[in-house]
Amino acid sequence: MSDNTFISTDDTRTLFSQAMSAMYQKEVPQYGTLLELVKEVNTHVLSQDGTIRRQLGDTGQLNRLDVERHGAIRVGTPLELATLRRLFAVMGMMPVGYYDLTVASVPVHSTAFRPVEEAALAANPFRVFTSLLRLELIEDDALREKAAEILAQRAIFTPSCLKLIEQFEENGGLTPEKAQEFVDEALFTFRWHHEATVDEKTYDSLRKAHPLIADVVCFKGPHINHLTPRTLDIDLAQSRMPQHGITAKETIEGPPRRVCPILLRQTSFMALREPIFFKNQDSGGGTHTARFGEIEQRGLALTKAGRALYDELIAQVREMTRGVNKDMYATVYQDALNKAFEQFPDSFEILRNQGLGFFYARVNHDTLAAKPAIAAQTWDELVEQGYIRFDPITYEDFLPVSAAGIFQSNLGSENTEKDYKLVSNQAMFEEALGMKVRNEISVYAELERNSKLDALKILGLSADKYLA
Ligand code: OOG
Ligand code: NI
Repeated sequence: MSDNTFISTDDTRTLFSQAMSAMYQKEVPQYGTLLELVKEVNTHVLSQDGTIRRQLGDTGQLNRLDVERHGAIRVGTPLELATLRRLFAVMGMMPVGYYDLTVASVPVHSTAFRPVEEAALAANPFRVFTSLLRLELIEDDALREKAAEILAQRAIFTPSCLKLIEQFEENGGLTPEKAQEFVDEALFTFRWHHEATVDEKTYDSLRKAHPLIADVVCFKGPHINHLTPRTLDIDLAQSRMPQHGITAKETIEGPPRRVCPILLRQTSFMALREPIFFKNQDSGGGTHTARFGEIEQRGLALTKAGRALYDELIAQVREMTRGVNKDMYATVYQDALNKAFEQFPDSFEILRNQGLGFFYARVNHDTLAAKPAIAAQTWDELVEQGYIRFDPITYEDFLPVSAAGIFQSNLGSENTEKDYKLVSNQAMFEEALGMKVRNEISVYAELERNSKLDALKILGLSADKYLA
């Protein structure tokens, strides 16, 4: 079979994210409402702001506006995680980053499956935040063993899905027909099942250990727990949620509103309380809170130095808001956030000059046309003489403190302030996954470097000389 009979992994990812979106809108109608709100806000921003409209057009993002989404799932065993790795590979999604959520009292560690190449990101950046439950954090031996036993009995992938993954691995691709079949089969894994696989007593005891443990262990599969469209103005979207009958989380996670957006800002609507049925129980049932909707606004990817500054300022905000009572919290938090981030430069040029962010280098064709004989001898001279211009590289990953905030606001009302003693364990996660995760900073560094190489090639200059 020759290569060109295969569909691209980007196209399979797009088919999958569209199918997932349609399924989730059916399962959680409020998510459909959220999508409408986002569309309304994005249309408004584009009509008001010619600069954004031009910038999105120039960087090919206008048609990627409505596909910009992420989702999240939580699984229970190493085998489930390793198989997901293979499933996501069919869609060109690789594990990037390691997130330890135990520091935030959530007994999971996670990665994001996502595309990594510039062209793949431009085609469709859809990513799935994927968490593995850390059963070893259940203190009660009997309960831990019971949870493991329940998980060992379930099969979260359909036989056809597994077969198609194998076909992809053996042949190096799937035909368009097979890809469609794969998407249909893969969707089964992410569906909601309102029948729990356990009786009420087991559900309750797991839930008492941690609501998240019950969410992972008690169902047939790792239901998608939220999807996240991209908004061009998250503050506006947040403020309009009540008008659409949506109850928003109190604060927006991440950096404050800025002229030059950095990293990731996100907010969600509260998880729904949904009816579930227990095993061996004919009448009645219970409720389960897990599924919600979220919106995000992304900005510049930060270098190691930029990220260190961000983390330091977020820590300052945490100090400034420690112990503030609930009624005052949102206001005090907002003020503290704005105050702390006065220390973070808010101009792309300064951010670039101080080495705080990653940028794509592009040839400035106007300069090249005006001064075709290039006298510049170094990269810096090329920049100074205007041959190179820069576009911010968008942050495609997640933020552990923000993720913890999203988790916490959606776990229900129980007290989940657990003090987990176990330290983060990336090696253990990678062993379960069956490979190492890529470090996100190195992914951005590579994108930046590749863009410089491309620019030099266009200018007919040697990389050895200019990037030495
Ligand atoms: C994942 C929460 C993390 C985000 O946007 O930070 C996340 C979860 O609740 O399973 O999706
Ligand atoms: Ni999310």
